[in-house]
Amino acid sequence: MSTYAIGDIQGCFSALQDLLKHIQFDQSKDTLWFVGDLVNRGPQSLETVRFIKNLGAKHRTVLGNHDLHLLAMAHNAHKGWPNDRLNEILQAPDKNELVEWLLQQPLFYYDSELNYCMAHAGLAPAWNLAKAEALSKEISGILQSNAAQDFFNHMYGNTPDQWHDDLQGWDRLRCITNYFTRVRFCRADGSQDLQLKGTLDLHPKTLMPWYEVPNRQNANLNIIFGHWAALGGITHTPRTFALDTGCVWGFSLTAMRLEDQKRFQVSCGI
Ligand SMILES: [Mn+2]
Repeated sequence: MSTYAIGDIQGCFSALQDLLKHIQFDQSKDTLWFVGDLVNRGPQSLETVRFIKNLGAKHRTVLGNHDLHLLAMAHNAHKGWPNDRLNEILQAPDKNELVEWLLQQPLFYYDSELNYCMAHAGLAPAWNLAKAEALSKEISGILQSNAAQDFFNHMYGNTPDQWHDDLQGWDRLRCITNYFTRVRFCRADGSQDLQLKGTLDLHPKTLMPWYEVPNRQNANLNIIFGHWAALGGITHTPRTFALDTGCVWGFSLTAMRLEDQKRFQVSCGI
């Protein structure tokens, strides 16, 4: 009986199947955690979502920015980017069921028995566990309500870049969503720089990964995240577990067994 957390799949369904063979996944005993970005850019987003949905109680999934983008397109709130590969899902006969299922998945998940939590990109440095749980519930409440359409209409954008407890309205919801699903670099005050990607050696000295911000209120948590392929799965910060190893870019797909933190990888060579 093991629990494996798996990095960003982005429609690379055959790599996922290779990885599950490699870890000898047994659906009757094991549980899979997915860090989000199940879809887009890779060739088989539809198969990937169907497969994970069918795992039922044997999976835990948090939404990533690409999953939210798919949901926005499904709500006619975005026309899509030129390099999107989401049409197969959007035209699938079971599209509505898949969209409904995705809307049920949270932005943050915490398992008190295993003592791990998971978000696609990260957490705002100011959030402790209770705050992160409450804010994730706040977004889920919107996604599962009549306000979902309006949420997606207002979701895109990089501001406000700093969390404050008194943020209101769409600014508040956008800021929460950006920290959970898009954050990489922050300034020392915890505000996000959402422009910058890439490796750590190229970043300006005023910026640091969100998990290196001083006095981070969630530094006591074991945090699993994806989204940042340039990290190559390495953080050098205790209790942070980066799992995006760039499968869709031809690198590898990673699983970490939570019980002993052993990592398993399959190559995604193109
Ligand atoms: Mn992402």
